[in-house]
Amino acid sequence: MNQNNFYITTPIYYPSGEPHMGHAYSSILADVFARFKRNDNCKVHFLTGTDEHGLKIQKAAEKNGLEPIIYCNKISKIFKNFTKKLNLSNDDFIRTTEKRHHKSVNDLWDRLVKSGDIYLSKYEGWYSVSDEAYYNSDEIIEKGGERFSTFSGSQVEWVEEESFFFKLSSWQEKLLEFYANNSKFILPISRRNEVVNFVKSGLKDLSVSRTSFTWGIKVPNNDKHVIYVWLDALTNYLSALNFPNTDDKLYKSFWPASLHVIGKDILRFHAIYWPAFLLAAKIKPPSRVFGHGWILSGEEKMSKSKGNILDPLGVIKKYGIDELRYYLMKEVSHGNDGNISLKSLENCINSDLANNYGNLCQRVFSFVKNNCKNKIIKTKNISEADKKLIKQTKNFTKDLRNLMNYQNLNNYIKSVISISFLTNKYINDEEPWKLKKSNIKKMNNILHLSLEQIAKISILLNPIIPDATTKVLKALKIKADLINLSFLDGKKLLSNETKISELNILFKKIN
Ligand code: ME8
Repeated sequence: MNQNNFYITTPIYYPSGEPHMGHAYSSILADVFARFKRNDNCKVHFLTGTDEHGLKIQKAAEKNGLEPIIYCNKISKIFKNFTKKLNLSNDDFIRTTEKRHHKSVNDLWDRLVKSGDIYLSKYEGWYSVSDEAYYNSDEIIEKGGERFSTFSGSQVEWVEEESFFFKLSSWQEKLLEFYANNSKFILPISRRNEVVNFVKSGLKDLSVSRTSFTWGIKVPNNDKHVIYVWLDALTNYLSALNFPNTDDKLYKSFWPASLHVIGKDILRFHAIYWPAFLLAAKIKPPSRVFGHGWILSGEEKMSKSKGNILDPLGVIKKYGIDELRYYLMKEVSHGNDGNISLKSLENCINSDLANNYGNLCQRVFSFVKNNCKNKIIKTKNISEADKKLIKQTKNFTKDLRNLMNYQNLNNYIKSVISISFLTNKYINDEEPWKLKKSNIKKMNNILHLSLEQIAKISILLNPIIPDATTKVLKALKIKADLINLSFLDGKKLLSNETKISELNILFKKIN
């Protein structure tokens, strides 16, 4: 794969209920990385979709009195609409009930059979339908006669059935070697340590087929078994690139995946099972798995089953999509769990969007409109204050690519919002309104630099708040081929003589 190509994925969502804030968070996070890479002139392929097989979905369909496929068609559509509401820039939306995916799963299965990594036996143990996961006895607790996973809190049931197994145990050493050779395969580091310790403590072979229900992809040449939904689901990342056709342009351009963005609850599947399946099938594993934390409400994971939802669509309707995107990206510490509330959402909108970035744009645009007929001419003189602002901005921008390459979005946003703060301060200190009569040239220079700063900040914030920043960049009349990160390498965004158009208010202050 070309260094300049970037393949990024979100997890594919279970269409077992309505999309919630956790889904919104996970998707927006991936979207921000995808948009950033596009702005950095990379060729990006960004994938999301729905994970439609398995007992969990079969049960949800039964509960709704629908055939599984009819039920999936309905809910998958809701998720697809949701991606639009979140303003995701995904290039594809895959459904695991599609033909292209079946073909790909069958091929991966055949490869695992050929490599001798699959054998037939019997599974006896605990299974959580809600997590679609097997748990060891030491991961189970009993409460009121029922049993639950200590890891996720989900209820488990005892399963005894004929099953195909994947020889995961034989991959333990090779996985540890893989983690050692690819020190940034799992980020953040705390999650990497968690995975390495788990693998070191010993891996058991993994049951990869089920016989007690039918909703899934059949094991090739054995209709009695359906393929374990996680082996099925993970393969979506390959299916979307037209695997098994490894000569396909998409596959050649984008495999191995650059980044799987996932929640910490599904880390084991992505950081242990997935590279083990791929290594066994002689396919290169992805470059990075980034495990984010949970969105919490109070102390609990926010999820439909727990009924503690802050409804994303309601929030978007009331506050706006850029506002929700900015809030989730700024306030949640991305490796950790994050508590969210309407109060902190409103504070964040006011402090960063309305009072800082929004105010900066509004005050400069309206000043230029009212005093300069929307036209600014820069002369050569650069003041000490200008030099200082340019230098401070450089200091804040020099590390930005690096921060994003390691998914350190919190520090990225902090740096960019600091530039906006400094620019507001520069305007306060330079007081261009006092120069209207006495020094028009200097006033023009101050405004020109302020507009150049607004352009830079807007490009940097574009992955996070695409709607507002697009409006600003349009009003600045910046040419399309400059709306990227080339200014970090010294390109000027505005010509010396700059004409702008009017800008309407971007963010309303919430009282
Ligand atoms: O796990 N906070 O699907 P899913 C943050 N189908 N993230 C959350 C969250 C919360 N409260 N609740 C869910 C699946 N998520 C599988 C994925 S990939 C081959 C298969 C995140 O719909 C969760 O961590 O249950 C996961 O990353 C994503 O939403 C989809 O969850």
